[in-house]
Amino acid sequence: MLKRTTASAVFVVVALMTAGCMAPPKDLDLSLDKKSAGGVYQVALLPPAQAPTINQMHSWKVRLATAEGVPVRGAKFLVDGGMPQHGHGLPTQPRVTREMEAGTYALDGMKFSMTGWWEVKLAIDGPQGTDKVTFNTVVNNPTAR
Ligand SMILES: [Cu+2]
Repeated sequence: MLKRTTASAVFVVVALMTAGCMAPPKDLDLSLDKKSAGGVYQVALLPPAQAPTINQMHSWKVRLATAEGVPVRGAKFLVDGGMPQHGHGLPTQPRVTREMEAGTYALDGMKFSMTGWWEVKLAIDGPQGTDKVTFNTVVNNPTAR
C-alpha cells in the first residue's frame, strides 16, 4: 500500500518535469480574430510579419472594433497571459503603447521564452465598455520548421 503511494507520487513528479513536452490540446481555438468574452468588441491580434523566435522581443498589433465592425478609438488595454500547461505567466510585461491608426494599436514587448501553447489575454477598456478576450497561440521551434 505504502509502496503504491510512493510510486504514484514519483509518477506525478515525473509528469510535472516533462510538462515542457506536453502537446497543446487538439481542439485549441487558434483564431486571432474573435469576439470579446461579453460580445462587446471584435478583436484581432496581428502577429509580427516574421514568426517570432524564442526569447526574441517582438511587436504585435491589436485591432479593435465594435461588434458591428466599426474601428474603436481611444481604448486602453491591459495585457496578461502565460502557458496554461506550465502554470507560468509571460516572461515580460507587454503593453499596448499607442494607437497607430483608428482602432489599430501597437502591442510592444512581447516575448515567448519557450515553445508550446501560450495564452495572450487582453482586458479592454473602451468607449463601449470593458470586456476581455483570450487568444491562443502555439509557438514552434523555428529550427524545426
Ligand atoms: Cu512554459
